[in-house]
Amino acid sequence: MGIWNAEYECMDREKLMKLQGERLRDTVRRVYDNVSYYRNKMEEKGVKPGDIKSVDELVKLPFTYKQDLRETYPYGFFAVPMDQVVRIHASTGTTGKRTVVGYTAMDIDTWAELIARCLTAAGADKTSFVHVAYGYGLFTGGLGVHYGAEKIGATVIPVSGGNTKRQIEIMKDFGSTILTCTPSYALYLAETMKEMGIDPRKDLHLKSGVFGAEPWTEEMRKEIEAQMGIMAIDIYGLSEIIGPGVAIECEYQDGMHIQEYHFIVEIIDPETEEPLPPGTDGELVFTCITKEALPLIRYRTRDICRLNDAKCKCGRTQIRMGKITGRSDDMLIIRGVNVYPSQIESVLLELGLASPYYQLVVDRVGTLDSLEVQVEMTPEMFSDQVRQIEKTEQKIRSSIESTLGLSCKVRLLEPKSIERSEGKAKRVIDKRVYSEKCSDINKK
Ligand code: DLL
Repeated sequence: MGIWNAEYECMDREKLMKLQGERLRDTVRRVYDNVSYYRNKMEEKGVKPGDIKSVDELVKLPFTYKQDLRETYPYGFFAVPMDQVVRIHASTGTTGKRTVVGYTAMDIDTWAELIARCLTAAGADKTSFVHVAYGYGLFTGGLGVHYGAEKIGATVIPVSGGNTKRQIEIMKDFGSTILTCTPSYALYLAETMKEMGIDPRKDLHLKSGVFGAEPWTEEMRKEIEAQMGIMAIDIYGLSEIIGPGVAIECEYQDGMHIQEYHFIVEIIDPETEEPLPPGTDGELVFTCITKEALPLIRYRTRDICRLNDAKCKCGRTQIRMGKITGRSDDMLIIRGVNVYPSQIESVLLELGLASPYYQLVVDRVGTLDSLEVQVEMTPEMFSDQVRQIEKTEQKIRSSIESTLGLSCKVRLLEPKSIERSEGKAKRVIDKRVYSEKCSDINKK
């Protein structure tokens, strides 16, 4: 696989740190002058822009929380006048008011450059047909990937999400070589291909997939790769920072390289907010150092993962982030046990006893939390005897109990009874009052 911009992606780390420091200095001056939130917070902390001379001084700066963006809805964090803003996107707002993000013409260029690097890492070049099944619109997925693919000179197929059979016909007829969508949608596409009698290895030209926007496990990667005969590459990003393209895996599929020339990364303990060293699980925090319209400082992503600063075989020098294992705010606490939905997914897929479609229903019976794991049967299992089905439920239950130390109910459902997603899958139905630990974290 190639490297789009070796000058930056493989930059000597000492030089990179120096450049990051310079960029940080400029950014801090700009936000102090133009964003009242930062000016006020810095004054409260007694920090002046001149105090920030290098990356080491980053810790003196205030954090930014999603709540702050909501409170200044819609444009309160913009650091340029609106006549310089050429594009708006917004997050879906599933957990509250939308967060609105803006881009100058230069930001759009930067973003396209970052995506060009990501797609190249996944094997794209100007001969590729990039099938964009991320949604176009306020969501950053579709348009974000689109501009980067065009920058490479690839042929973009802007299908957007939905209409699954049509997606597959287009892949077949137009010769899509790189599929971009959420990993859960990739699985759904694979399932639908099977039903349509399409063998992706023979009938399609797909070589790789660039999947992100939601957490997925190694087991899910294996499943997608096996079903589609492609290499599945993980891409990470969030609207507040730029959209997709903050980090990308290389062909070694061992962590996502963070675009450090544009974003300074930290890992912190979500409760104490203290920085943590590479190799330790914690919450990702990003500072944008090249953005014009929305240069967020120390943005708390709520995403939990660990960093890996070891050298990568691909030649890129940028630090890698591991797979997102959960969020500091979607972590479920069930009878005192911290549970990430991805942990249960791993157990299910490792067992290989049922299909990869599942849903967690959390409820409270009296004072006790209950967890029901609903998993779809495969069509083969559906014809099994009741006793056989019960045995499978028992096996899944004991595996979850031994792995997570959590008792639960397991219910196998008819094939196709869990709603398919064309975007992010809804994995958790939490019927309880919001748990105290999570709401405490959210208040910060
Ligand atoms: O999901 C941007 C994106 C689009 C990324 C397409 C990758 C591909 P938001 O809607 O703002 O932006 O959601 C951001 O999604 O904080 C993570 O919790 C989650 N997320 C994004 N990428 C990954 C990933 C887009 N590769 C939120 N693995 C983030 C796990 C991811 N979670």
